[in-house]
Amino acid sequence: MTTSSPAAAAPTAPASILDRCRTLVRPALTEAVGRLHPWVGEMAAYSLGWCEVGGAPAAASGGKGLRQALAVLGAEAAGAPARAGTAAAVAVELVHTFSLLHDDIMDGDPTRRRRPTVWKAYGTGPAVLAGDALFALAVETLAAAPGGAPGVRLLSAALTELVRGQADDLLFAARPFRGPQRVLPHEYRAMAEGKTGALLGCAAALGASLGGAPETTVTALDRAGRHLGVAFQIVDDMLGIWGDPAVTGKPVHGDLREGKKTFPILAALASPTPEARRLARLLESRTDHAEAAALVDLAGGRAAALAEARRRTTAAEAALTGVPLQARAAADLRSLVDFLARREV
Ligand code: GRG
Repeated sequence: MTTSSPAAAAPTAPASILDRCRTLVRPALTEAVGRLHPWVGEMAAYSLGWCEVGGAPAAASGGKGLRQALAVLGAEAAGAPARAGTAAAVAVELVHTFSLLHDDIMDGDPTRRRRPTVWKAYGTGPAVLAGDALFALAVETLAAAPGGAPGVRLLSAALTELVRGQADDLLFAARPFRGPQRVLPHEYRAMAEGKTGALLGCAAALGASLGGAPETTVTALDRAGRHLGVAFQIVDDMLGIWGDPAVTGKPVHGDLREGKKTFPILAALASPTPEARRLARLLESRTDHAEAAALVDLAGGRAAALAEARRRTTAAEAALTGVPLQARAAADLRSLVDFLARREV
């Protein structure tokens, strides 16, 4: 094992890194989902992009597989056995799938990854149950892994934060765009760290923890994943305003239409400019979304979001230096961090 440095190994293409990790994890994920009740298992497989409604095989998108990749690479970087990385990857991917499934119900979203959401395809009650099953399966997988107890503690702490972040996000929806009750950027940061950062931090650290890596290494990986998570969420917010719907699969100006308190909007509203005042009026009336998007940019919201995302990716990369990590895996982690902060999907 060597101490990582940016020059230690040439970067691999991020898509190849994600592919390699997905391929590594798929057999264990398939085995775990296969243990579910058949009906519930079908909904789980549908949400993972593996089948159609009714169970016929499908080759739909199961998502980028970011969390499972972080788990595999975190374990490899810490020199943990491959089975530790795989168990961690299965657990975090199941939790991610579960959280998306329940999030779609809470938000009433009809589509995800260009297909009907599970609640739209199977009904709300069954979808709640499928989410519960995925959650239970994640905990069971982790508890059964060698060295699982500290891993279960790590995951439980992340889940608690996930719930806190989601609760804040839901509460933000009822708050105004201006005045003393408005959502402030620091409140957003805490929400994003809970809603998105906690699971990415846990993903990066979990395999290392299961493999018995030193606490300093586990903490460094967790910190890197958390910073990446906030950057990732901010980029997600930017895509929600300026992303190309043909590429992202998200409706055009969806976040503006829904009045979401995303980072670019909050940063724009915090600027003492006439554009920010006009933006607040437009957001309240939910009328001209194209003009609102332009005003977020003019009031500095896009620049502020980019700067915050860059700060977070720099912090994520910094967290990876200073602890001894296997060079190849650390380079792959860096490559992913960089890619995800610039992604278009
Ligand atoms: C943990 C008990 C417990 C409850 C969960 C529903 C909920 C509470 C939390 C929702 C958290 C959530 C949906 C966060 C959004 C994070 C995010 C940016 C998701 C999109 O991730 P991608 O782009 O998705 O990695 P793909 O489709 O690529 O997998």
